[in-house]
Parts: sequence; C-alpha cells; structure tokens
Amino acid sequence: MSTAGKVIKCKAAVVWEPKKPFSIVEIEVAPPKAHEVRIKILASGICRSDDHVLSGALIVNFPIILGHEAMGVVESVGEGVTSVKPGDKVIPLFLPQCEKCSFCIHPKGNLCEKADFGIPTGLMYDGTSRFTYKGQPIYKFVSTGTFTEYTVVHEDAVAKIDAAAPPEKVCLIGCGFSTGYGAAVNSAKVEPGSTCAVFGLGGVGLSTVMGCKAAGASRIIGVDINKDKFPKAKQLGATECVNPLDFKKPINEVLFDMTDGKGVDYSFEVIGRTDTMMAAMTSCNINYGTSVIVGVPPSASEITFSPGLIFSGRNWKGSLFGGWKSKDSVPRLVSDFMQKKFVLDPLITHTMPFDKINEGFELLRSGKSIRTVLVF
Ligand code: PAD
Ligand code: ZN
Repeated sequence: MSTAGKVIKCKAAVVWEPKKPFSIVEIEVAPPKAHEVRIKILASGICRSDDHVLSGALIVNFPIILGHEAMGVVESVGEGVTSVKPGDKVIPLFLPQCEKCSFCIHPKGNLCEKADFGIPTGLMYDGTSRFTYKGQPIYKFVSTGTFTEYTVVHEDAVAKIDAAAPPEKVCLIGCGFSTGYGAAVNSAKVEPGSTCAVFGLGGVGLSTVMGCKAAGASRIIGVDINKDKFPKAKQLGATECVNPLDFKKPINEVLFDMTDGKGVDYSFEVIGRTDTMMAAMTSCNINYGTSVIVGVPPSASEITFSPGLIFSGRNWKGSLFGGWKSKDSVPRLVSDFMQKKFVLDPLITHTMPFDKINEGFELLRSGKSIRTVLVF
C-alpha cells in the first residue's frame, strides 16, 4: 500500500543533548510539502562533522537527527517537484544547490544561500520540521538528517544518481569523498609534480590524498598523530607520513626541513582544529604556497596571526564540499565511480546495521575506523 501523502512512523536515531548517545526511537515523518522530497534512507556514513555536534564543538538546536552522508530512494514528492520522482535513487545534499542565488549563479560559487550553516535552523525553508516525536518537533542536521529510516529534504538538497550504484559505497559521495577529493582538485587546483601535505588522515583527509594523487602531485606527505592511519594513506597515494608527536620541532618546521627549506606547494587541514590550521598554513611556501582549510572549525573559534604570514604571497582559503556545485556534480561523481575512475572501498572499514550507531561513533572516536557505513 502506498505511503504517499501519509505520515510514516519509523525508527530514527535522536540526540537529545550534546555529549549524550543516540537513542533509537519511533518518530513520525510528515509527508513532503511543495518542492520537498521524502526519502527512504538505504545507507548513511558516519562523518566527524556529526561527532562535532555530539562533542559540543558545533552549536545546533536539539533534539536533532544527525547524519548527512547518505544514499536512499525517493518514497514520495511534494507538489512542483520536477528533478526527482518516486523510486529514483538519490543522494541528499548537505550543501544544497538552489540554482538561483548569487553563489549558485556565479561560475566559481558553491555556497548556496539556502545552506543551513552558520547559525543553523535545523528546519525546512518554511521554518517547520517534518520530524516529530510524540508531537514534539525534532530538528535535522545541515538540510539532510539521515540517521533515520525516512527523511524529508527540499528539492534543492537532493540529486538523482545512477540506480545501479551500491548504496553502502556511494553514500560517501554525499560528503567525505567529494569533500576531500574536491579540496585538492577544485579548491587548491593541485598541479602535476607538486608537493602536498595533508593534515588528518581520516575519511576526508584520505580522499584529499587521493585527489592530490589524481592531480599528479609527486610528493604527498600525510600528517597524523595516529600512526595506524599511515598504511592506508600510503596505499592511497601518500609518499611519506609523519607523526608530529615524534618530533621536538613544530611540524611546520619539520615539513620545511623535508622540502629543502621551501615548504610544501599545497597543504590541507582536514582535522578541524585551529592549531593545526595554523600549522598547515605555515607549512606551505611563504610566497606561492596554498593552504586549504577543510576541517570544520569549532563554533565561535578564532585565530590570531601575523598578517606577514600571508602578506608574503601565501594563499589561505577554505573549502566546502570540495568546491563542487552539489546537485550538478554528485551525479557525475557517482558515474565516475561506476566507471572505476576512483575507489571508495579502502575508505570503508566498517559496515553495520543502523541500530548499532553508537558503536559506529565509538569506533570513530577511538581512531579505529575510517568510515563506518550504517545500513538500513
Ligand atoms: P576523522 O576524525 O576521521 O579524521 C581526522 C584525523 O585527524 C584522524 O585521523 C586523527 O587522528 C587526526 N588528528 C586529530 N588531531 C590531530 C592533530 N592534532 N594533528 C594531526 N592529526 C590529528 O574526521 P573526518 O575525516 O571525517 O573529517 C575531518 C574534518 O573534515 C572534520 O573536521 C570534519 O568536520 C571536516 C569536514 N568538512 C567538510 C567540509 O565541507 N569542509 C565536510 C565534511 C567533513
Ligand atoms: Zn560530513
């Protein structure tokens, strides 16, 4: 029997307050309103950005349904939806692409004005939620909210993909892979023969390593305080790995020593800490180096630095979702994966049922996993 137009009762992982585990409860998911899409989630990866909410580093409204790296199938659509239909395989977009705002229209822009960043509302565009628990509204994370059997997103925040794509793999194209890989190929525009340093070798950082390799970098130096991440980094293209804890000198000086005093051409911070953002920036060449911030900074964090560090010519920039225009690029990235232009398997260390979500986050915090994919 069709569920279209009806409230769906389903399981969701709700976080009631920071520093508390997920509780799996039965929620009600209202039908999609005009220009909205209700999606049955098939797989959802665990990303550090979700954990930044749990740790309190990112400020959001509670109670909330986290999760933003998913794949699913359209269950029903609201009035006026033209880009997807029931039965389509889709990836929800934590960074929407409305195709109308000034950023979307600009050829270089990808920060859609509809993105729910900064001071996030956790709501649909009309200021309401489609999720309730015993009548109480539940917020959703960054336009998506995918740790639930069903979610509702705006049409701007969903892309139709190849129906044959494996959900438990291509969900990573919804965040980790695209973010890391695009930081190298789009945001930094790494050039053949260059030297790169990637700070943080989690799912996103390893994808940056892959992007640097695909762009033809000849040296890729992985930097992480967990040496267990090094073998996988080398498998994916890192030519050397260093652990800052093994040196008395600051890591930027170590990287200058490793590059004959020049510094690296491109550095990437893929951790989300202000001290490593500074370390990455000061590791790149003082004149022509480029440093890209990929790690999400904690809400309200600040960095004080001497302008001389960039006055000399260095470029310091950030990268959201790897610089991709999401709705245009996600289907193409899925096609590229299907044509074996890049791999996702090495990034996925664990796959487990959705109700083991707390175990999945423990693996991330203990440094034992790269990506854990929850399957529904
Ligand atoms: P992860 O936790 O899997 O990886 C982070 C890595 O950093 C781990 O291997 C840690 O051992 C390592 N690390 C921690 N502290 C240090 C340190 N002081 N020095 C060196 N290494 C350290 O996270 P992830 O790969 O899922 O995400 C990485 C960051 O990227 C995180 O901040 C996340 O929120 C952010 C992100 N940004 C975007 C975006 O659009 N910019 C999208 C998705 C994720
Ligand atoms: Zn993410």
